[in-house]
Amino acid sequence: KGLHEEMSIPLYFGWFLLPTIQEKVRCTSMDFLKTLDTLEAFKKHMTDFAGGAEKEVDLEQYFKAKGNLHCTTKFCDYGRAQGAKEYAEKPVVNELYGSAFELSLTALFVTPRTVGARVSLSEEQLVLWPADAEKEAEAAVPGAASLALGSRAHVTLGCAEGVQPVQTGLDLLEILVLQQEGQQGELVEEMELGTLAYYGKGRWLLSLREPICVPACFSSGYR
Ligand code: ACK
Repeated sequence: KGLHEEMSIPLYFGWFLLPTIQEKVRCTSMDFLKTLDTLEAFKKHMTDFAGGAEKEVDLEQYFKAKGNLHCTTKFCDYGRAQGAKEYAEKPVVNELYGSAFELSLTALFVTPRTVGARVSLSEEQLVLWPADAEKEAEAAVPGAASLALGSRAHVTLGCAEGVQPVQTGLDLLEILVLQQEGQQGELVEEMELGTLAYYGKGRWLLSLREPICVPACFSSGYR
């Protein structure tokens, strides 16, 4: 396959948060981590984050930021990923390429691997969502295939040392599978931003009282 042919399909398509908004979302995320770190309930489960060791964890240091804030629709791997070419050629993808959207962030979540924001997609945003995004995760997250379309939509806010950002969506799916099985999580605290629940194994979900609406441009990333 020629270089040009491979380069014309991006690493991924997605909604990219506008720069000024990125700053705000990062601040909100940092504030949340700072607050979580001080909660007695979090300290009680701290060993989840320290590989079982009884040591203090500074969440703000624990997670490393991963480039531009975005919500991936389709990971294409420059055309190597399954369905990449078909997605890149979809009329709706080309029609909406470069248009402005407003994403709704409805929850923040933290696990020993990742920190992220859940994105609740509208009907008009779901037209850009690949039909098999949740099914593709089934091997990594049993039960994911039966979740609603768009369940995997997220913004990666940070990853622990050595963790790849693809993990963030899988961590979100894991929590949503537990919810679908009827687990509401252990209600921990009413915080200013919303309700904090613990789902075991270091999984924390803050359901936001008011969704955070962020302007974002549908486009593609090459690295
Ligand atoms: O944080 P993310 O959604 O996780 O944004 C990045 C983006 O593509 C560029 O790397 C996501 N990503 C990486 N590998 C995959 C994959 N196999 N399936 C779905 N998304 C992926 C990553």
